[in-house]
Amino acid sequence: MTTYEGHLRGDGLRVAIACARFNDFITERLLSGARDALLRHGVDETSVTVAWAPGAFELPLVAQRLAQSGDHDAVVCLGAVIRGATGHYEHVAGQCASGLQRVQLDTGIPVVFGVLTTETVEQAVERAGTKLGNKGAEAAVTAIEMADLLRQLPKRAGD
Ligand code: INI
Repeated sequence: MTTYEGHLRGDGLRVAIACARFNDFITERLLSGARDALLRHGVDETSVTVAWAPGAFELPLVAQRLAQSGDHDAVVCLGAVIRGATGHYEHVAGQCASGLQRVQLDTGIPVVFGVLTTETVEQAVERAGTKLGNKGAEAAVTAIEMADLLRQLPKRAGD
Protein backbone atom coordinates (compact mmCIF):
# COMPACT_ATOMS: atom_id res chain seq x y z
CA MET A 1 0.00 0.00 0.00
CA THR A 2 1.25 3.47 -0.83
CA THR A 3 0.05 6.34 1.32
CA TYR A 4 0.66 10.02 0.73
CA GLU A 5 0.14 12.64 3.40
CA GLY A 6 1.22 16.25 3.55
CA HIS A 7 3.16 17.31 6.63
CA LEU A 8 3.46 20.73 8.18
CA ARG A 9 6.99 21.35 6.94
CA GLY A 10 7.33 24.90 5.79
CA ASP A 11 11.08 24.98 5.25
CA GLY A 12 11.98 25.71 1.65
CA LEU A 13 8.40 26.62 0.69
CA ARG A 14 7.57 29.82 -1.21
CA VAL A 15 4.09 31.02 -0.39
CA ALA A 16 2.08 33.87 -1.88
CA ILE A 17 -0.81 35.50 -0.05
CA ALA A 18 -3.51 37.31 -2.04
CA CYS A 19 -5.48 39.51 0.35
CA ALA A 20 -8.63 41.52 -0.36
CA ARG A 21 -8.67 45.09 0.91
CA PHE A 22 -12.48 45.24 1.21
CA ASN A 23 -13.35 44.90 4.93
CA ASP A 24 -9.68 45.38 5.73
CA PHE A 25 -10.37 45.67 9.46
CA ILE A 26 -10.97 41.90 9.15
CA THR A 27 -8.61 40.91 6.34
CA GLU A 28 -5.59 42.55 7.99
CA ARG A 29 -6.17 40.22 10.96
CA LEU A 30 -6.44 37.24 8.63
CA LEU A 31 -3.20 38.31 6.98
CA SER A 32 -1.42 38.66 10.29
CA GLY A 33 -2.66 35.18 11.34
CA ALA A 34 -1.55 33.68 8.04
CA ARG A 35 1.90 35.28 8.16
CA ASP A 36 2.47 34.13 11.77
CA ALA A 37 1.38 30.57 10.98
CA LEU A 38 3.71 30.37 7.97
CA LEU A 39 6.71 31.57 9.97
CA ARG A 40 5.88 29.31 12.94
CA HIS A 41 5.90 26.32 10.58
CA GLY A 42 9.32 27.13 9.18
CA VAL A 43 8.56 29.22 6.09
CA ASP A 44 11.29 31.82 5.64
CA GLU A 45 9.99 35.39 5.83
CA THR A 46 11.76 36.28 2.59
CA SER A 47 9.81 33.48 0.85
CA VAL A 48 6.43 35.05 1.63
CA THR A 49 4.88 37.40 -0.94
CA VAL A 50 1.76 39.49 -0.29
CA ALA A 51 -0.46 40.93 -3.05
CA TRP A 52 -3.46 43.14 -2.23
CA ALA A 53 -6.63 42.92 -4.34
CA PRO A 54 -9.48 45.46 -4.13
CA GLY A 55 -12.08 42.86 -3.08
CA ALA A 56 -12.82 39.15 -2.94
CA PHE A 57 -14.21 39.22 -6.47
CA GLU A 58 -10.72 40.09 -7.79
CA LEU A 59 -8.91 37.36 -5.82
CA PRO A 60 -9.12 34.69 -8.57
CA LEU A 61 -7.30 36.84 -11.13
CA VAL A 62 -4.60 37.82 -8.64
CA ALA A 63 -4.26 34.18 -7.53
CA GLN A 64 -4.03 33.08 -11.16
CA ARG A 65 -1.13 35.43 -11.88
CA LEU A 66 0.69 34.38 -8.72
CA ALA A 67 0.12 30.67 -9.41
CA GLN A 68 1.21 30.95 -13.05
CA SER A 69 4.44 32.76 -12.16
CA GLY A 70 6.24 29.59 -11.12
CA ASP A 71 7.59 31.54 -8.14
CA HIS A 72 5.24 30.08 -5.49
CA ASP A 73 4.45 26.61 -4.16
CA ALA A 74 1.01 27.67 -2.87
CA VAL A 75 -1.27 30.69 -2.91
CA VAL A 76 -3.31 31.61 0.17
CA CYS A 77 -6.35 33.78 -0.57
CA LEU A 78 -7.83 35.93 2.17
CA GLY A 79 -11.00 37.98 2.16
CA ALA A 80 -14.17 38.78 4.08
CA VAL A 81 -17.55 38.73 2.37
CA ILE A 82 -20.22 39.84 4.83
CA ARG A 83 -23.85 39.44 3.83
CA GLY A 84 -25.05 42.30 6.01
CA ALA A 85 -22.84 44.63 4.02
CA THR A 86 -23.92 43.71 0.52
CA GLY A 87 -26.86 42.88 -1.66
CA HIS A 88 -24.62 40.99 -4.08
CA TYR A 89 -23.12 38.71 -1.44
CA GLU A 90 -23.93 35.53 -3.37
CA HIS A 91 -22.26 36.79 -6.54
CA VAL A 92 -19.10 38.00 -4.82
CA ALA A 93 -18.73 34.94 -2.57
CA GLY A 94 -19.73 32.40 -5.21
CA GLN A 95 -17.60 33.80 -8.01
CA CYS A 96 -14.64 34.09 -5.67
CA ALA A 97 -14.93 30.46 -4.53
CA SER A 98 -15.46 28.98 -7.97
CA GLY A 99 -12.79 31.19 -9.52
CA LEU A 100 -10.21 30.11 -6.94
CA GLN A 101 -11.06 26.43 -7.42
CA ARG A 102 -10.65 26.89 -11.17
CA VAL A 103 -7.24 28.50 -10.71
CA GLN A 104 -5.90 25.64 -8.62
CA LEU A 105 -7.18 23.02 -11.06
CA ASP A 106 -5.90 24.93 -14.10
CA THR A 107 -2.46 25.64 -12.67
CA GLY A 108 -1.83 22.61 -10.44
CA ILE A 109 -0.71 24.98 -7.67
CA PRO A 110 -2.61 24.75 -4.36
CA VAL A 111 -4.90 27.76 -3.97
CA VAL A 112 -6.38 27.96 -0.49
CA PHE A 113 -9.80 29.49 0.21
CA GLY A 114 -9.27 31.65 3.29
CA VAL A 115 -12.23 33.86 2.53
CA LEU A 116 -14.75 34.40 5.31
CA THR A 117 -18.37 34.30 4.16
CA THR A 118 -20.55 35.39 7.06
CA GLU A 119 -23.96 36.83 7.81
CA THR A 120 -22.68 39.51 10.16
CA VAL A 121 -19.61 41.55 11.06
CA GLU A 122 -19.60 39.87 14.48
CA GLN A 123 -19.27 36.42 12.89
CA ALA A 124 -16.36 37.68 10.82
CA VAL A 125 -14.63 39.13 13.91
CA GLU A 126 -15.04 35.79 15.70
CA ARG A 127 -13.17 34.04 12.87
CA ALA A 128 -10.42 36.64 12.53
CA GLY A 129 -8.46 36.02 15.70
CA THR A 130 -11.04 35.97 18.48
CA LYS A 131 -13.53 33.30 19.69
CA LEU A 132 -13.35 30.91 16.76
CA GLY A 133 -9.67 31.19 15.94
CA ASN A 134 -8.09 32.79 12.92
CA LYS A 135 -9.13 31.46 9.50
CA GLY A 136 -6.11 33.14 7.93
CA ALA A 137 -3.82 30.99 10.08
CA GLU A 138 -5.84 27.88 9.20
CA ALA A 139 -5.57 28.70 5.49
CA ALA A 140 -1.79 29.09 5.81
CA VAL A 141 -1.48 25.68 7.49
CA THR A 142 -3.59 24.14 4.72
CA ALA A 143 -1.27 25.70 2.13
CA ILE A 144 1.78 24.12 3.79
CA GLU A 145 0.09 20.71 3.97
CA MET A 146 -1.02 20.86 0.33
CA ALA A 147 2.37 22.07 -0.93
CA ASP A 148 4.08 19.22 0.94
CA LEU A 149 1.53 16.69 -0.35
CA LEU A 150 2.01 17.81 -3.95
CA ARG A 151 5.79 17.54 -3.51
CA GLN A 152 5.23 13.83 -2.83
CA LEU A 153 2.39 12.89 -5.20
CA PRO A 154 3.31 11.49 -8.63
CA LYS A 155 4.05 14.16 -11.23
CA ARG A 156 1.82 14.55 -14.26
CA ALA A 157 2.88 12.34 -17.15
CA GLY A 158 5.25 14.35 -19.36
CA ASP A 159 6.39 16.76 -16.60
N1 INI B 1 -15.80 42.53 -1.56
C1 INI B 1 -15.43 41.81 -0.46
O1 INI B 1 -14.28 41.34 -0.42
N2 INI B 1 -16.28 41.64 0.57
C2 INI B 1 -17.55 42.14 0.58
O2 INI B 1 -18.30 41.94 1.57
C3 INI B 1 -17.96 42.90 -0.55
N3 INI B 1 -19.26 43.53 -0.57
O3 INI B 1 -19.85 43.68 0.49
O4 INI B 1 -19.73 43.95 -1.64
C4 INI B 1 -17.04 43.07 -1.63
N4 INI B 1 -17.40 43.77 -2.72
C5 INI B 1 -16.45 44.24 -3.69
C6 INI B 1 -16.11 43.20 -4.76
O5 INI B 1 -15.29 42.18 -4.21
C7 INI B 1 -15.36 43.84 -5.92
O6 INI B 1 -14.15 44.39 -5.44
C8 INI B 1 -16.16 44.94 -6.63
O7 INI B 1 -17.45 44.45 -6.97
C9 INI B 1 -15.44 45.39 -7.91
O8 INI B 1 -15.30 44.30 -8.84
